[in-house]
Amino acid sequence: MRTTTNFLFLQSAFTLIMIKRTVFLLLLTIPAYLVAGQDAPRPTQTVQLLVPQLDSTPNIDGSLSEWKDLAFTDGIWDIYRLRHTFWYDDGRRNRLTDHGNEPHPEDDLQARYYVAWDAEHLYFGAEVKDNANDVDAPGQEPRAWYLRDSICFFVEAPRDEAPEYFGQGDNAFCFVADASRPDYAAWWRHGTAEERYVEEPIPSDAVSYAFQFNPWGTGEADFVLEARVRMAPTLGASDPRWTPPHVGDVYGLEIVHCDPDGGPYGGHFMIYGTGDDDATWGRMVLTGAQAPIERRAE
Ligand SMILES: [Ca+2]
Ligand SMILES: [Ca+2]
Ligand SMILES: [Ca+2]
Ligand SMILES: [Ca+2]
Repeated sequence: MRTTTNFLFLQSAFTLIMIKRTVFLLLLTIPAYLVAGQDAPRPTQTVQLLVPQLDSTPNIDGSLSEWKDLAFTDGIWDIYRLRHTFWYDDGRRNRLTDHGNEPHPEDDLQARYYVAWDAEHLYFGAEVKDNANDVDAPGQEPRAWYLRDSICFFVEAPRDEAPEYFGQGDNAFCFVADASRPDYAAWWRHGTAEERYVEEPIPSDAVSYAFQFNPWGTGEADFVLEARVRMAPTLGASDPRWTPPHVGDVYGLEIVHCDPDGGPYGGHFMIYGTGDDDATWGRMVLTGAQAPIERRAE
C-alpha cells in the first residue's frame, strides 16, 4: 500500500514538474514571439549585393544622373517580381492594398533603387512610380514612417550572424516622400550597444537628401529620391565595432518601401529580407568602382 502511495505521490510530483516546465518554456517563448513581431519566418538563404564605391562626389539635388550608372541597382521592383523571391510572404506584409478604383498592380507601385558608398558616406537613390502620394498619418508619431509613403534602407554595419531586432549595429535610414520636408522626413531607427529601437531624426549634419516629384511628367506621385548619409556619426554610433569602410567589408541591407495610399498601414515592398530580423537582410559587399553598362557596337 505504502509503495502504491509513494508511486502516486511521485507520479503527481513529476506531472507537476512537467506542467511547471511547460509553463516556463511557454513564458520563455512569449518575449521571442513579441520580438519577432510580424516578421515572416526566416528564410534559409540570403542574397549577396555588390555595392560599388563612387570615385567622385554626387550633388544631392534630386537627380541621379551623375551616379546611377556607377551604383548598385538590380532593376525594377514591382509586386510581380517580389512574388517570385524566396523571402516573399504570400502577400502578408509584402503587398499592395485596395482602396477602390485601383490601377493595375504595376501602376500602384514600382521602383528602381540605387546604393553606393565612398570613404565617408552611404548613398541611396530611388526612381519611383506610384499612383498616389500619401504622407498623412493624422495623430501618428513622427517615427511612423511606415504609415507614410516612404523608402527605408535598413543597414547593419558591420553585418554579423546574430539575429537581432534593431540591436547593436542595426540602422534604418528612412525618407518620407513629403514635399514639405518635415523634421521626420529623414528618420533614423537604430540600436546601440545598450539600447534597441532608438527613434530619432537623422542628425542634420549627417544627412543630405532631395526629392524630385513628377520627374517624368507621368504622375504627381512619381518621385526621385537622392540621399547621402555620413557613416561615422550614424553607423559608428550604433556599433562601436564599426570602422571606416574598405573594399571587402560586408554590411547588411534590406529596403522597405511603404505605400499606404489612403490606408492606415497599406502597401509594403520588403526587399532582400523579411523585416526587422537583421539575419534575413542581404549581404552587402563593399566593392571598388564599377564601370557603367556599355552597349556593344553592331
Ligand atoms: Ca544628383
Ligand atoms: Ca501606390
Ligand atoms: Ca545581426
Ligand atoms: Ca503612395
